[in-house]
Amino acid sequence: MKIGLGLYRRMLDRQHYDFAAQAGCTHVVAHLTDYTEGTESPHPLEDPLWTREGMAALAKDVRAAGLELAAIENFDPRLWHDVLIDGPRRREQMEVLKRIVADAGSAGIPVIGYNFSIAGVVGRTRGPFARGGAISVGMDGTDDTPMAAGEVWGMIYDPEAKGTLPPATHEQLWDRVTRFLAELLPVAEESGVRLAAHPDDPPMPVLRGQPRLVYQHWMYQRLMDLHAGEANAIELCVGSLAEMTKGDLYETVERFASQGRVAYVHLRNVVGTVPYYREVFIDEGDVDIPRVIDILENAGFDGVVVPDHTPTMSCDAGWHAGMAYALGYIRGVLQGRE
Ligand SMILES: [Mn+2]
Repeated sequence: MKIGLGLYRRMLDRQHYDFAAQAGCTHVVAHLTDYTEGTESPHPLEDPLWTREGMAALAKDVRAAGLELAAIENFDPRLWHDVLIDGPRRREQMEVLKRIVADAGSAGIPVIGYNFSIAGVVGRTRGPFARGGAISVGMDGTDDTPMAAGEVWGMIYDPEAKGTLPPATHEQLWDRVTRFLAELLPVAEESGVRLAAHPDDPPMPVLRGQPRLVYQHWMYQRLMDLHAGEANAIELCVGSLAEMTKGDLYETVERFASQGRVAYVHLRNVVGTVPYYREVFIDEGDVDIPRVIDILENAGFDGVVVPDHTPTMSCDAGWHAGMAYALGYIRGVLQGRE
């Protein structure tokens, strides 16, 4: 397997590429959007980064630092909110997604990670949950706060919208993802791009009144069974799988790696399951990380592993220190196998 680093939009620069290379990475996974309140990036339809030229320039910049761009992670919520909620602009937004997938392919980007989620990554708390009181995230019970109309993924895309978003059912959500894949996978296949599904984070059946898609291990198989082609792939988040209440993590990793379905891996550790868990350092917690790496290697997985998130360490560069720690650990495990 290969080691990569996930970089948020604001980190897509030479300094962060050099940091990744110095920590032993050969690959980068890029987020083209910052969606956290207060750091929102420009609207993706007015943002050169989301064009073919922008993506090709990004891949070239990454290569200039001696790395490869392995994947783009997530569509900007403003690009596909009506695909997720089956709203009136669904058809038009699907056309934009097709254009982006085709552009990514011609820019030489082999994977786009996506998370088919209405509420997104919500309902988590922050605190000194990891070793030595390092700040990380966790969950302390569910979040039933209704979503506002005009909101997906914790991002307001329509400030004029009034009222709340009506709750959907699980069957409606599966119908939406089925149509999404049926329309987008042919373009992906033609463009040489794999669409890689992230499981729910946190993996709750319902959050903020909205259903979730892949919140138990077997639901990943249901998603893979929708289409046999290799473009229908998995962004295997080991941490999210470990937070689920049912299923054997090691069997699941083995199953999808040997099916050749894993496009890339998020590798992190955790204590507990939903709705009460804590994210911790890669070498503490419930997951036997060397065993996961063994399983992936033995199944012939040749893709990229990124640390996902890590606790923030107590120093002036807490994010960098956390990532360097996780990357050094992964590299050590891999070298120990040689
Ligand atoms: Mn993840």
